Amino acid sequence: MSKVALITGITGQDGSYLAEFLLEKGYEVHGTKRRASSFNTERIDHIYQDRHSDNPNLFLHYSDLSDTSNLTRIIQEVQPDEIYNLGAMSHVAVSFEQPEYAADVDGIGTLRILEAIRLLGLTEKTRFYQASTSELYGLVQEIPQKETTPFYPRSPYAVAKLYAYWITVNYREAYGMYACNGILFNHESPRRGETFVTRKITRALANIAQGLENCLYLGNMDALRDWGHAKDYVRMQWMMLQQEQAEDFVIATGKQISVREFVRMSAAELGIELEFSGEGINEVGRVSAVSGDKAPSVKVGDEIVKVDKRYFRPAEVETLLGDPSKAKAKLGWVPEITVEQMCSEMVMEDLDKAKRHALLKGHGFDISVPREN
Ligand code: NDP
Ligand code: GDR
Repeated sequence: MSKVALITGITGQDGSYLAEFLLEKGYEVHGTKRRASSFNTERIDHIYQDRHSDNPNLFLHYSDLSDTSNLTRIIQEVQPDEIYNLGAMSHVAVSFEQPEYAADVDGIGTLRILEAIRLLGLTEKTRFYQASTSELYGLVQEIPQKETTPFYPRSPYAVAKLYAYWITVNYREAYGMYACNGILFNHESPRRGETFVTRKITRALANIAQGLENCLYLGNMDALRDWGHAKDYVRMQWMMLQQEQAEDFVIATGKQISVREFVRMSAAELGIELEFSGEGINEVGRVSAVSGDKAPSVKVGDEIVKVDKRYFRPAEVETLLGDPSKAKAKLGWVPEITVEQMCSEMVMEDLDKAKRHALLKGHGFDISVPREN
């Protein structure tokens, strides 16, 4: 009998990689998706199976973390061995604009699942993984951050995730459930949402290289992050549910770089060298050299990176650096993909897309590049 997993947020970056990973391991995978007015399954279309095919092992269910009865019914029907709660309003900046929604979905949504497991009598059977976050550390109290570092959340998103973290611990202690938190530091990939900073950078620079955009506008370029690759991190999510006892783990690379450094690294992948000058909102990234043939539309002297104050947050998390020693010692987990390799993969995939758009544009098709991010 194959194991049964339920993934909330299967249409997101992590959900799509985790679904691939579990299918390869022979799981029957169920995922929740939101009803939308247009298709929203782009990241999982390549693993989609027609229900009429022989022995399908991937199933999608309409759901929303704000809907208790819907979640309870799905869990009752699916009877999962493992639940991965990856669904969330996951954008920190947007959570300042939708704080109540973030609290409901990211905080109470977690409680809804835990209560469903309990009320359906599945506490012995169903193991639960909660997508906790380095944003819990916020205004950091210790460098690097580990499992014992005190939390100090700095956004409605992080405050909601703080509730989710503790309710997961509480259900483990109160009801003996196998429930655990992965405190994951930032992880990215070519499937990263276009409005998170790494993908915004790789996509915009690839578009600029191909003449589809003129300038990349950013907020706080001094922010420091510990960036890993989503593929490494979903492997760890699964490992955390295969232990004898449920425990919480920090998942990180143990290295940090600034947003500005990530811009420089991405530009270099395109043969563009950048020089930064000016301070605060007047900072500018100017092209000082161009080599190779990846950026035919870029010239020395072009100002292709600028600051726009609307991308600054009301309260910022300036620095995050994780200590993954516990994951290494207890689970033998170490990240396999470096930030440089990840950046290169993201830039190359975005460059391919930009080239296709540029080709279409060259043939007279009207290609618009959405920039509201
Ligand atoms: P994404 O934003 O790519 O994916 C989020 C998923 O949640 C999507 O499938 C989205 O659906 C779904 N979702 C959004 N709102 C709801 C809702 N109301 N009800 C049900 N589902 C909803 O995030 P990631 O894959 O990057 O992250 C996965 C999880 O890990 C999230 O909980 C995130 O907060 C957390 N996390 C992420 C880190 C990272 O660096 N990536 C680090 C630490 C934690 P749709 O596709 O329809 O929008
Ligand atoms: P973060 O990721 O807030 O860490 O949350 P994001 O990529 O949005 O920001 C990282 C840092 O870059 C700075 N920044 C900008 N960010 C965005 N999005 N757009 C900009 O233009 C820009 N300019 C500078 C930010 O201020 C910030 O300091 C991500 C999400 O995946 C969360 O769900 C997850 O919990 C955490 O990572 C760990």
